[in-house]
Amino acid sequence: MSEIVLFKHLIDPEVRNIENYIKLGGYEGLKKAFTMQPDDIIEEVKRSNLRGRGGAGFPTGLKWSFMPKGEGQKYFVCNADEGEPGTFKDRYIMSENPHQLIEGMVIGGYAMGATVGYIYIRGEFEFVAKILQKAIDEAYEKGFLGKNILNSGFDFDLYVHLGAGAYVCGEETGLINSLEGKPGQPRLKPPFPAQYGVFGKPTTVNNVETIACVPDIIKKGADWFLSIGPEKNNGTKIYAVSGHVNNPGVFELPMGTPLREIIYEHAGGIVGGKKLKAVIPGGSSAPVLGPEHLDIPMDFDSLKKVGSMLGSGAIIVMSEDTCMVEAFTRLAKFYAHESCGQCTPCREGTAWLYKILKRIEDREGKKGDIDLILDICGKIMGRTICPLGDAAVMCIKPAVERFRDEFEYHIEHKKCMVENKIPIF
Ligand code: L3W
Repeated sequence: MSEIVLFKHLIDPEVRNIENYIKLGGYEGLKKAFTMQPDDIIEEVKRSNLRGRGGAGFPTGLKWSFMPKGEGQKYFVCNADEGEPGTFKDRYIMSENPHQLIEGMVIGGYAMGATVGYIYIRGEFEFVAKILQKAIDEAYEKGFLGKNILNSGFDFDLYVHLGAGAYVCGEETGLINSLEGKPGQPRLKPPFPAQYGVFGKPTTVNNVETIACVPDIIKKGADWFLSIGPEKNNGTKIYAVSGHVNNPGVFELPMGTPLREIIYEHAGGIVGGKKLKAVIPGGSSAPVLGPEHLDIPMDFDSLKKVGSMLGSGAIIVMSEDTCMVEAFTRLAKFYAHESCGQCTPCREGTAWLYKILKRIEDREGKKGDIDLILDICGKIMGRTICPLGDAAVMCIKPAVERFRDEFEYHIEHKKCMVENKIPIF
């Protein structure tokens, strides 16, 4: 078995209890952090090459270094809004190993001088929020949260905040607005949250998986983290595999594990021994790949080289029995539904894309529809406040281009090319 950093419940199924977490070396990273200067912690995280696990892969230490120094209220926010189709990794960290996230939050708070933390968790995860709250209560009792933590002189309070089921609140500034009680509509950047975040104060927003890597990086040192995974793509990664596989689930593996190994070894191969038709490698927003990409290392830089992205590390596997028109019409519906509506190209464009795809799926497509889809995609990309519109384009455009013959077949023959299709979503 490869190195376990995050899924410590595979070592002790009861690690969600604080005593068990401590027995496995939990909160030692925090104790060590208090022997270090805050800036040295940020340097250590920088040196580890830890990159954001929520989608963008932005260097975590660099993001932390953007926070202003000195006095004044600052906030550290955990993005637990996990809403990208195919993405179901953070919920396992929070429900099975919540103290690792809590410990990472306190270390990050100390390093950046933030005395208040929020875990913004999607509304549908109410049961996970309860587990988190229990763990937070335990941490307060043991003196790992609250005033003068472990006699360090550092105070940190941590709150769980439930969202209300909007995907766009996973975008950091939409999340911040929602946390403030406003509609979850993203803000223009700059100013970045490090300058103007929650209640106008300097704020850092990081994904759950990112923050949960921090305790072990501090405890074992950046060199240990650098020893896992390819250069500049270090650490382990939780891959969430879904779709037409025999053993769907979440797998913590070294970053850069080849796609073939993840699908055929860990996820048990394709259902019914069918051929692989397509795979979305990083949550629905990552451009779709084909069987020729099976040997690609699943890391940020390798996927970028082939025009896709690691995103959240959610792998959606589609067998030869998938109707691409049906699959991507379903995803288009998702983006149209989740658009917050403030930018015209996204609001109108995503709804229009869905309308055209739906009529193609319903055998009512018109000649010229495919070019119209591609034209609309070009009019959304790069023209919106947040990446939701871009994400819809990155999902739909490569699929229409790669499987153009299937879309054309639907329009021309008024039927599906795939016999006995198996739905994917
Ligand atoms: C200060 C600067 N801060 C950048 C910060 C910025 C943010 C981070 C990355 O989108 C992607 C998106 C989705 N001063 C800064 C600075 N920052 N320059 O760095 O920023 P950015 O703009 O590269 O990305 P983003 O807006 O955070 C995230 C993709 O992720 N995605 C998302 C999936 C959804 C989930 C989920 O449900 N869990 O992950 C999937 O592919 O499309 O491209 O913090 O403030 N000069």
